[in-house]
Amino acid sequence: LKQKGKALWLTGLSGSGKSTIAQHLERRLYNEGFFPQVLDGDNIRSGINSNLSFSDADRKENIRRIAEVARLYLHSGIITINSFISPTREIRDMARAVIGAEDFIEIYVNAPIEVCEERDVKGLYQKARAGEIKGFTGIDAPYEAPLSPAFEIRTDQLSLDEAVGQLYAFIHPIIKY
Ligand code: GGZ
Repeated sequence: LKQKGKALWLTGLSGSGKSTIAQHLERRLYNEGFFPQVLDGDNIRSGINSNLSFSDADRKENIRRIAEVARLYLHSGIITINSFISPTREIRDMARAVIGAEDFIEIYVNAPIEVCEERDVKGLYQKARAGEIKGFTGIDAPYEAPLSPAFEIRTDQLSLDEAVGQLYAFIHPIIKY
């Protein structure tokens, strides 16, 4: 393998673009000869974590298990692209501690909440505003932006191709053996 295992950790609000960037980055890495694996709600919250809610305690347990899975991949030399809100500094610090600080690459996928709410891809912000979803991140549950992420992507200012291109350029020297 010509790669170093790393855990890329994408944090950001619902609708900030984490999963889309993760999927496109995975494809790009694969096409460049790397061996990546996306971990996101589609393959984690629907499976191994299907018993977890969005309470504070369950979000913490969600991220703890994900970090343990990312650690297993890491020890097999695989690059994980972890795409989860992971809303608090405490939760992300826990993930960093499980994975190991040297292999945990924090990436802030940043779009203002107004932009995320305007996009409202799944209609969840509308439901949260209507009180049909309680404890929605950014509405009535906290989101703490990273203080010193390794990299930040403003998805309200960049096209998808630009965002993925910039992120790829940033991580390439970190993952290449
Ligand atoms: C935030 C929620 C909630 C609540 C359901 N708060 O945009 P999405 O739909 O596809 O991504 C969101 C996803 C967040 O799951 P995570 O595992 O990333 O969250 S955490 O890291 O905080 O554990 C959203 C949907 O689940 N969703 N209810 N109350 N997002």
